[in-house]
Amino acid sequence: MTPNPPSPTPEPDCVLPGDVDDSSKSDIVDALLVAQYYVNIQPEIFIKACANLNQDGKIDIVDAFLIARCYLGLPCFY
Ligand SMILES: [Ca+2]
Repeated sequence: MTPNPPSPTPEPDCVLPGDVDDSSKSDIVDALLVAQYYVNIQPEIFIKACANLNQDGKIDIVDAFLIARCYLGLPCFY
């Protein structure tokens, strides 16, 4: 029997896709935070589970772009 590896702090589940700062809304701040994350600036609050809008397995500038599009009322992925 293999011992369980030490469990890291669990990532919080996503309540609202695009709401990476857990403010209960997805807005331009979330787009900025995703863009910061993409360039390795780790925001204080960042719910990764809410960040991958296009479900391609990575959090990148495309996701920031999609959050910004949704915020502006343009077609987006969620
Ligand atoms: Ca938010």
